[in-house]
Amino acid sequence: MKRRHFIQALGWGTGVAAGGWKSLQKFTSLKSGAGEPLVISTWRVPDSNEAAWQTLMKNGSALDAVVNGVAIEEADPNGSTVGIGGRPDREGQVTLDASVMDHNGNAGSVVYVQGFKHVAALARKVMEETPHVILAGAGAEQFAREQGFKEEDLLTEGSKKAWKKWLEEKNYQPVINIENHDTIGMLAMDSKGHLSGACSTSGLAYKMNGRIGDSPIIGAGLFVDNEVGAATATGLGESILKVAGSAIIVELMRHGYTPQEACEEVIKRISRQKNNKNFQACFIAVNNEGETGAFALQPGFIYTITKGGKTEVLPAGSWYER
Ligand code: SD4
Repeated sequence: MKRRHFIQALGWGTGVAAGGWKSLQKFTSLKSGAGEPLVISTWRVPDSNEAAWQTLMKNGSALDAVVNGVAIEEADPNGSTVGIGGRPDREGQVTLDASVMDHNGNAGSVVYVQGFKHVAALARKVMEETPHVILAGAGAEQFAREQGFKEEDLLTEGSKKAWKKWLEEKNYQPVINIENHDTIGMLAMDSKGHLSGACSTSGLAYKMNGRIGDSPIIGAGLFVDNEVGAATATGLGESILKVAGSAIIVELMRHGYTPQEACEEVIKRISRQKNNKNFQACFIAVNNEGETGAFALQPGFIYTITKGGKTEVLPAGSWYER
C-alpha cells in the first residue's frame, strides 16, 4: 500500500494540525491532472510562465518550456538575481549558476559562469552534448563559446552602482525576499505528462568570490523524477544545500506526501538551522498527477502558476507567520 493510502486509511491524510503544520489547512495542494500542461515558477514571473506556456502549446516538451521560460528572466536587465543585471560578487564579478533536469532523469548544470546570460540553456547543452553533469567556470565558458552562445558584459550600470554603494559599508546580509525578480526555479508538465525543471540564478548579491549556492546542484535547487514529481528552490542556498531540499521533497512525494506536505516537511527541517529567523528558504513542487505545492520559511514568498492558459501569482504559506 502506498504511504498516502496507508495514512488515509488511518484517517489523518490531509490537514494534519500540529505545530508548524497548521498552515496545511490553508495551503492545500492545488490539483491539475496528469498530462494537463502546467507551469509553476518561483516569484512573480508572468512573462516567463507565458513563454513556457506558449512553448507547451506549440507541442514543445516540458524541457523546451522551462528553458525558454527562464530565458526571459535571464535576459531581463532589471532582474537583480538572474542573468544580465544579476548582482555581482564582492569583487564586482557577475557569476551565474543554473541547472536543468528532464523527464528521463537526465541532468545538466553550470556553475560560476561569467559573460553568458542564458545559463539554463547552457546547462541543457551540458546535459545533452557532454558525458558530464556539471561544468564550472572557464571550462563552462569555453563550452558556451563552442556552442555558439553570445558573450556579453552582464554587469549593468545599475548593478555596478549598487555594488559601489555596497562597497562603502561592505555589510553582508542576505536579503530575505526580493519579491518581484529573484532566482527563478521553474517546473513544467507537458501534454504527455512529462515533467522537467530549470533553475537559474546569479546567486546571493555580494557573495564571496567562488561561492556556489543550491540552484545548480542537482537535488538541492532542483530535482525531477518523472515517476513521482519535481521540486525547485529559492532562498539562502546554504540552507537548502544542507537538507538536499528538492531531492527530499521528491522522495517524500514518492512515499505518499502531497507536494504541499513535502514542501512543508523540508521547510520544517530548515527551521531547525541556526539563525533561521534571518534568512529565507522557499520551495515549489508538483507531482506526476499535476498537484502543486509551495511553502517558505518566512512570509513573503510568492509563486506564479499557469494552467489552462491562465496565469496567477499566489502567496505561499510560511513556517513563520507575519
Ligand atoms: C543561491 N538560491 O544562490 C540562490 C539565491 C536565491 O533568492 O534563490 N535567491 O543561494
